[in-house]
Amino acid sequence: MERVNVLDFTTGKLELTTSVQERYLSDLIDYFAFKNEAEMILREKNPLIYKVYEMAYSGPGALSYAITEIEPGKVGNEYYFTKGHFHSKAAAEVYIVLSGEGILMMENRSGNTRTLNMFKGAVLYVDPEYAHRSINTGNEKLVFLAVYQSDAGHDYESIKERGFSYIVVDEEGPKIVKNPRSTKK
Ligand code: M6P
Ligand code: ZN
Repeated sequence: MERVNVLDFTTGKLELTTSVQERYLSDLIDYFAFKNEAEMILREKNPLIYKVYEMAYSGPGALSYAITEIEPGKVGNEYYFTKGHFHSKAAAEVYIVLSGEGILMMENRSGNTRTLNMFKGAVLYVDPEYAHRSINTGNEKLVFLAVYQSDAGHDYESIKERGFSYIVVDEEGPKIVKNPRSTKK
């Protein structure tokens, strides 16, 4: 018998991983809408924003999967999020939310935006042509499993350059508003 990978539903931990990535505020300075606020925080500390536990497979037709854990928190009034990326080739992705609350922000290259609520048990389909960012709007960690084509590729540059058109801020609760840093009209 081969060893089976096990997901702990309570902690979101995977027993077997091929990589674990940690993203700190300093890694995301070009992504948050309120850069001055981010720089102010960075003068005192460099908080962990999210962690990705990946199990990657390679070869023709391979799929990979990852658990992402986004910490609760804000920069200014913008909630913590993942960088967000387009896939380098047309490839869809499926998310299953294990715990927490958030919003999945998706935007295609023409600027069409779609949003989906993230909550325990939500099963979400990410369209191939849409950049996707997960945003933790709750007080707990937002934890989800993602399954994607191994050769999908992560294009972060477009997001870094122009930003998503919309961001999610805390205005007595989560609110989707225009991104003041978006370079798109
Ligand atoms: C999900 C998947 C991964 C991705 C991770 C973090 O687990 O979409 O491919 O790496 O979220 O998102 P990002 O790469 O945008 O930081
Ligand atoms: Zn992806």
